[in-house]
Amino acid sequence: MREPVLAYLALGANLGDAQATLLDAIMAIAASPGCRLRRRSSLYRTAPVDSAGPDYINAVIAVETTRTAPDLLRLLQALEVQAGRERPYRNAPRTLDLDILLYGDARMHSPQLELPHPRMYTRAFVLVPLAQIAPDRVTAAQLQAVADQACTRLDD
Ligand code: A4P
Ligand code: MG
Repeated sequence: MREPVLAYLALGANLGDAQATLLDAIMAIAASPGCRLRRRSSLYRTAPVDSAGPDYINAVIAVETTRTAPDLLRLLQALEVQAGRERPYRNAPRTLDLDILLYGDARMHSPQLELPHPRMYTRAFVLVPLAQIAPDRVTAAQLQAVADQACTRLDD
C-alpha cells in the first residue's frame, strides 16, 4: 500500500447548474477508491479569467490519496466526462474542470501533468479558496497580486 499524499484540487464550472455540479463532483471524489476528503473551501463566484461566458463557480478541496498523480488525474478526467465536459477549444466555457494544484511537494513537467499547476499563482479563483483551507500554502503577497480579480465567497 502506498503512503497517502495530500493533494489540493481545483474545481470550476460556468455552464449549467455550476454549484450543483461542483458539489456532486466533491461527493464523487470523496467516494472514490484511494481518496479521502480532508477539507473543502466555500464555493466562490468568480469573473472569467482568459475565458468567456458566464461567471464561474470555483472551489478547492484537500484530498488524502493513495493514487499516483497520473492516476488521480485520470479519475478527475473521467468525472469531467461524466459531467458532460466537451473541449471545443482551450479555456472554453465548461460544465466541469478539475485540476490538480499540488500533489504533496511533487514537481512534474510533462504535457499531461504539470505540478504545481503552472497557472495557480496568477489566479484569484484558485488562491483565495486555497488560502481558506490551507493558509500556509499561500502568501499574503501572492493574494495581493491577484486582488484585482473578482472572487466572491458564497454562503454554503
Ligand atoms: N494538465 C497538465 N497539468 C495539469 C494539472 N496539474 N491538472 C493537462 C490538470 N490537468 C493538467 O486541460 C488541458 C490539459 O492540461 C489536460 O490534457 C491535462 O493533461 P483541460 O482541462 O483539458 O483544458 P482546459 O481546462 O481548457 O485547460 P486548463 O489548463 O485546465 O485551463 P486552466 O488554465 O485551468 O484555465 N476563470 C475563472 N473565473 N474560473 C475558472 O475556473 N478556468 C479556466 C481554465 C480559465 N478561466 C477561468 C477558469
Ligand atoms: Mg483542466
